[in-house]
Amino acid sequence: MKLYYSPGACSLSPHIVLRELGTAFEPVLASTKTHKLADGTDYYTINPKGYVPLLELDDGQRLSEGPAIVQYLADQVPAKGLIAAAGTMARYRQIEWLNFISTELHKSYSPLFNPAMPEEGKAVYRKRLRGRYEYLDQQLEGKSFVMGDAFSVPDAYLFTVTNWAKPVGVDITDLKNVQAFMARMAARPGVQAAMKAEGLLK
Ligand SMILES: N[C@@H](CCC(=O)N[C@@H](CS)C(=O)NCC(=O)O)C(=O)O
Repeated sequence: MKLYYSPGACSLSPHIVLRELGTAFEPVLASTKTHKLADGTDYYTINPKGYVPLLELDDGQRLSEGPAIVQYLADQVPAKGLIAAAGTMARYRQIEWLNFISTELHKSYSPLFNPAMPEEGKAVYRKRLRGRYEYLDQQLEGKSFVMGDAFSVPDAYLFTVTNWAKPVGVDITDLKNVQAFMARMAARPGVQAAMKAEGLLK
């Protein structure tokens, strides 16, 4: 398998999942700025959407969209317990979290990385994100991970996007449950391995 990624981008989420699962894969750098691979290949010829992450399976099929990719990966190694069985209420809860992280968090960060977005617009998204994180902080009360005691795929995604808060000026330093979650995640060997491989940690 190949994972097309860009350092610190949302592709870190499936990258963490791959490391946590111990699945063999080849990371392929795809710049989100130039949309080129290291060898000069136009990334649009691989993923017409132009964005990461993209998973290429051994049979050549390509799967895009982070929430779909992490579910696919975790379903391949059910013994690791990173995703609940299809059809169970726990699975729908994980999908509920993945969708919340994708639409309410991830895509509220995107305008904050966009140089064309005026400062007044950015302030709207910072405020929106702050509100979502206040909700999240309440949800994490008494829990180690979003589903409770056990790490599962939405946690990898949540950790990935929440790492962007400081660089884009979303102040969530006072949200103790969110901060404890981030510290808990940062201590995981799978997370550290993915971050080291992306050059985000020494
Ligand atoms: N809906 C996609 C969004 C992916 C996305 O926003 N990727 C960003 C990095 S976090 C990207 O590659 N941006 C560059 C571009 O859109 O050209 C998903 O959830 O996987």
